[in-house]
Amino acid sequence: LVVCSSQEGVAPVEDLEISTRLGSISFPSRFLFGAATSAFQVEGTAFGGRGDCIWKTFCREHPEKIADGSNGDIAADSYHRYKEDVEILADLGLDAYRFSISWPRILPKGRGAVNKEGIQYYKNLIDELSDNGIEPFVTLFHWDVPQALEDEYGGFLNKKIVEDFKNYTRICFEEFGHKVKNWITINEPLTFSDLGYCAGVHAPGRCTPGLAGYNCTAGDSLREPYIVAHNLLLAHAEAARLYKNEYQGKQNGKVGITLVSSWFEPYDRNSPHDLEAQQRAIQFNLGWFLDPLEFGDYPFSMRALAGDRIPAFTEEESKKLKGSYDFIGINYYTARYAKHVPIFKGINPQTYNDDVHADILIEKDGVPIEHAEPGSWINVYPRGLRELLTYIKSRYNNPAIYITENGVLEVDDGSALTKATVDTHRTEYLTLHLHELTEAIRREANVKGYFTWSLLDNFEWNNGYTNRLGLIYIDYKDKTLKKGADGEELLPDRTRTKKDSAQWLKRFLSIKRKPGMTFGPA
Ligand code: PSG
Repeated sequence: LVVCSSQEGVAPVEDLEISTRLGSISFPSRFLFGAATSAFQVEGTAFGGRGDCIWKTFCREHPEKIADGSNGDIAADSYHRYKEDVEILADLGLDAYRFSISWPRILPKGRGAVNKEGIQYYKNLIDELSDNGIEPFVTLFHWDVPQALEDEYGGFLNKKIVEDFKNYTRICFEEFGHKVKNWITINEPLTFSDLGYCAGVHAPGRCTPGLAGYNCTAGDSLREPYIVAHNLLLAHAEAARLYKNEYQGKQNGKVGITLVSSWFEPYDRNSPHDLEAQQRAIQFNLGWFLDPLEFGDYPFSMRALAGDRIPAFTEEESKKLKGSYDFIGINYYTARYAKHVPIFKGINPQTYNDDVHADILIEKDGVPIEHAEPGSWINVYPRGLRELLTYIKSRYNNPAIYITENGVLEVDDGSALTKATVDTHRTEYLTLHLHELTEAIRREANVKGYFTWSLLDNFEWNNGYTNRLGLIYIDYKDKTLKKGADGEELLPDRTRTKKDSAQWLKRFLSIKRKPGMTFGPA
């Protein structure tokens, strides 16, 4: 693959060469191109009668855990600017928009009274999308657990959440299901469990107190990630079952879940141990969730290595999970090395991450697995997307797949970013990954669409606004106050500016739409 090793990157936007090179790659007809966001990251939590969520609390109580001490109060202000967002999607020629519904915006206390303003907001957004011919892909849970449920019973640590989640999703199916045909129950259960309950760097900020290098007052990094993941899976299964049993027949949509996995390379290809470590790493990241969804149980390696710290499914739960999806969303960003860690007698695991018995490494002999932007965790490894997709195809019976996130970041610490919209690295990243995607499709991976993360620069969790992943630049520094659309509220400005990658994508999509090729929804 020539483009992969090219250090020159891609041609500038004005140059047609890139389009010509990409013109030789072909996507199936009806293949969807989209962009993605999530509620807490773009909407702004300060408006519209929204209830508190664990991320709002986390930002308020632990500003020191957010790189710039920021929060999601305004974010990209999509709560007020959703029409602009849709206009941008349409202008770029995208077929689909993946956004999330905020549970506490619909149900401020997690259950009970519904916030009508919240329902109206999503109705407006969905109508605006459909007026513009853009297909909504709706994530029902992108980490914003209602604070009331966290306070009442510990959120996803408690099985009680399964019932509350189910009731929340029922409201969404009822209210929006006539126009939403693609539902994603949960975004990245791995990241939610791992960063929220093992590392403690995401909300709700739990990890074993006193662990060297960790900083939490409560938690159990050995057990809680397994419990939370378990309940996320059960919540998914209930919601998916509800949709399939009561709504799919009349609404004719599909339901899936979004999983994230890095790709893993063996640290030493000639070491059988490292080859096994590679397999374990994939199982502990992807298989943790995809095995239960496809086979009804965790991977054998996880059961064996985590022992009684990983919960068991009842026979009924296992049945509910098995086949509980119409499609799988895959988020892919980067790759790592996996290096075998031997099992010595009397070994004493500190966190559940020790169970994989693999060191997950970015470098080998001081050389990174691939280049990354300075300060970024995203090492650009396009080949991993193909590897991951062909792995899923062969191990999991070729499920329907959407790439629901793929993208790259630039670090903006307030000083380094001089050319805010000159993002050649993003155009290169997208180009290379789209190329690998077609390679996977050529090998008969059943991929139906591709969403880039993200449409907009947004609140990047513990990295605050210092990591920018958008096609669209948001100028957070512009504090100009102006009249809101309703003429009452005074709102900070969140001007949207297309980065070069957005211009490139627009050009790419327009070329893909030339006569003779069919794209977009039927
Ligand atoms: C976390 C870790 C990986 C990928 C994605 C995430 N990883 O190690 O490969 S989080 C994920 C999330 C979204 C974020 C986006 C960028 O769904 O909300 O903004 O990726 O970090």
